[in-house]
Amino acid sequence: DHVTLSFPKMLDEIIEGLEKDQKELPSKYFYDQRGSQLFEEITELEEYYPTRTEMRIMQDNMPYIIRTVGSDIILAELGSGSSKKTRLLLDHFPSITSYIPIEISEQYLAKVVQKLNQEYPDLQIEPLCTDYSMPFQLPAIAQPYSKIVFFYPGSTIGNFQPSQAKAFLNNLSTQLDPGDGMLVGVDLKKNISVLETAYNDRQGVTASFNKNILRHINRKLDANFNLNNFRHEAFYNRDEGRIEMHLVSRTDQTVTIEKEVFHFKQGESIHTENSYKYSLADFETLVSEWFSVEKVWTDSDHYFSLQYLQKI
Ligand code: AVI
Repeated sequence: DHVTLSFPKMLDEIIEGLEKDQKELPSKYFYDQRGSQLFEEITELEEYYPTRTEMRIMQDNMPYIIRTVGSDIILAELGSGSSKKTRLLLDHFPSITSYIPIEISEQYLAKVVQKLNQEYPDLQIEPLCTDYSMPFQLPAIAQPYSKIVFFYPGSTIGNFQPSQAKAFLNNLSTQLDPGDGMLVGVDLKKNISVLETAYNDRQGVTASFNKNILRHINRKLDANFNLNNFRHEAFYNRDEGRIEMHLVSRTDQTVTIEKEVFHFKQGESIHTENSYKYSLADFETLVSEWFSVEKVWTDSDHYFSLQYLQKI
């Protein structure tokens, strides 16, 4: 599945990240087929509150959400994954005329689209396999005269650093006209132990998901990471307002990637993911150059929010 993520680009990004003082890897490389499946398992864990909370918010507010988003829309979902939350919308929202799932993992996307075509025979589905963190073009069905609504659930926007999130929003907004919108899930600041538990589940699914980035690199590139030589670490960085995931080297070791050799000291980490947690005010400020916040729905614990943003 390396059609869209071309080999040289993946290699460049990985080498660039591992050459930094604090080694890092782009978190989008979690998501090969296996990584997407592991993430799906995470969403079903007791400890991982975001998915079920967001689904609950959607279920509890569906008529209101539909009224806010409007009718006759083209729904373009960013990082569509299993499209589970989309099914919730499609089942209640007959006025979605077309659906554009946008997903980095090609095999996973193909499978899900095949299923959706069977389940929703009247829906026009136009998949787009791309790395949406880079500028991209929506397919031709998203033409003028129809309202475009991006659907970006799960608080995946929190996996961007704020500066990256702004570049991404800026790029999205070039595809939108005033009145178009975005239905976005945003995870909120909360008790640290709730956060840290969600990223350190007892079964170790999150640990496997984290390590899968190394397996993915071994598979796609000529690399020899030994997964047993790294351990999963996840903690809340209060100053930055984010969960950080790292892979910590258990020993002094070297790893070779396409003839480039990287040294790891015992205890040295690779920073693999950020997951920012926002206050409602901070998020509004983040998007304010391009979007107005029209509506915010939350759960009773204020753990998570679903927001409708309108392009200004
Ligand atoms: C996809 N994204 C919103 C997840 C998150 O919570 O940041 C990815 C994840 N990482 C560890 N667990 C889940």
